[in-house]
Amino acid sequence: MMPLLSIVVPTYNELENVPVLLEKVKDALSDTDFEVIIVDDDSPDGTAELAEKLKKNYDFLKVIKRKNERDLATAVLEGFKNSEGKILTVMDADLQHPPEKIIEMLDEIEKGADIVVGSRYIPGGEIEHWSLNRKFYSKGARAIAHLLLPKSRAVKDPLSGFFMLRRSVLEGVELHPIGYKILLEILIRGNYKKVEEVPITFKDRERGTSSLVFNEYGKYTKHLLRLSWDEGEILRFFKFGLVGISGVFVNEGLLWLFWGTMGIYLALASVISVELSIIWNFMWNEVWTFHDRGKEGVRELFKRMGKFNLVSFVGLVLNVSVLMFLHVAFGIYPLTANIAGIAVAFIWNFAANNLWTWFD
Ligand SMILES: Nc1nc2c(ncn2[C@@H]2O[C@H](COP(=O)(O)OP(=O)(O)O)[C@@H](O)[C@H]2O)c(=O)[nH]1
Ligand SMILES: [Mg+2]
Repeated sequence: MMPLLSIVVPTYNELENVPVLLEKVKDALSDTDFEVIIVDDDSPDGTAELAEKLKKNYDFLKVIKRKNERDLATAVLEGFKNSEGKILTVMDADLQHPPEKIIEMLDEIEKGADIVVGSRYIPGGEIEHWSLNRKFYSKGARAIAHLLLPKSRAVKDPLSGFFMLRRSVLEGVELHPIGYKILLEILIRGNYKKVEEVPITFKDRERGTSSLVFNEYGKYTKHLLRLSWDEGEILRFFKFGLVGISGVFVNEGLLWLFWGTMGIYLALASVISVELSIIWNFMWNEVWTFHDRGKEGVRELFKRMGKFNLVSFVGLVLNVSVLMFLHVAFGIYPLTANIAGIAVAFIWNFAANNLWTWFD
C-alpha cells in the first residue's frame, strides 16, 4: 500500500542522530501512514550503512546512498524521486527540527494548504542559542531573498529546511536548486495557491557537527541570482539603474534651463531640477520598471509618489554622508568618494522602493 506521507531526510555524517530521529518520528506519527527516505551522500562516518541495518527494525524506512554528489538540495530531489506519498516533507536529521510538528503541518495541508513551512520567524517560533552574529546573517539572507524574489515574500521563513508540500506542487515543474535552500526553489517555481507557516523552535544541535561550510554562502548567492534572473528581477534592477541614469541627464538639462538660461537663483533652480527629475524617475519606474506592481487608482499613485520622494531624500542624505565620511575620515578625493556614495544610495533606493513603494 502507498503511504500518505513521505519524509525525506538528507544526511551527511549523522551516525548518532539517525537512530534517535527514527524513534522520534515513529512516536510522533503512530497513527499516520508514512515512509522515511534517508538520502546520504556517502558519509565517511557510515551513516548510510547504519541506516541500511536499521531497515529491519523500521519497515517504513528507505535508504538511498549517492556516491559522487555532495549537495543537500539535490539530495532532497533524489528523495522526492524515490518517494511514493501524496504529501512530501523535508526535515534535517540532526533533530533541530521537531518531529512533533509534522502532525500540525499535516493538519494545515488537510485544511487546504499546498505548502506548509516550519517557521522560525512567526510568533511562537524561535531559535535556541544563536549568537547575534548568526541571527544577523540569517535575517540578512532572508531580506535579500525577499528583495530579489517577490514570491518568497508570502513566507516569513523562506529559508527554512523543514517543510511539507502536496506532490501536485511539483507536477510539471523543473527544479534546479543548488546548495541548502530547496524550499526557496519550490516557492519560486512550484505550482501552488496557499502557503501556511507553523511556528517551530529551531533547537541546538546535540550530536554531530554542522556540515555548513563557508562555501554555502557562495552557493546561496549563485542560487539566488539564478532564480531572480529567471524571475526577471535582475532585469528590473538594470531597468531601475537606467531610469536613474536618465534622471541625471534630466536634472542637468533642467538646471541648465532654469539657472543657465532663465537666470533663476542657483539653489532654487537646483531644488526645482532635483524634484522634477525625481518625478521623471518615478514616472518611468511606474510605467516600466515596476509596471506589474502597485495598486490601481489615483490616490494610490500619489501615495507611491510620496514614498518615492521620501526614499529619494534619504538616498540623497546617504549619498552626501558617505561622500563626506570617506573624504573627512580617510582623505579620499571627493569625486572618488562620491562614487561610493552613489552606489550606497542606489542600493538603498532600489531596495526601499522595491520593498516599500511598490510592495504588494
Ligand atoms: N545528503 C546530504 N545531506 C546533507 C549535506 N549537507 C548537509 N546535509 C544534511 O542536511 C541537514 C542540515 O545540515 P546541517 O549541517 O545541520 O546544517 P545547519 O543546521 O544549517 O547547520 C542535516 O540533516 C545534514 O546531515 C549534503 O551535502 N548531502
Ligand atoms: Mg543542522
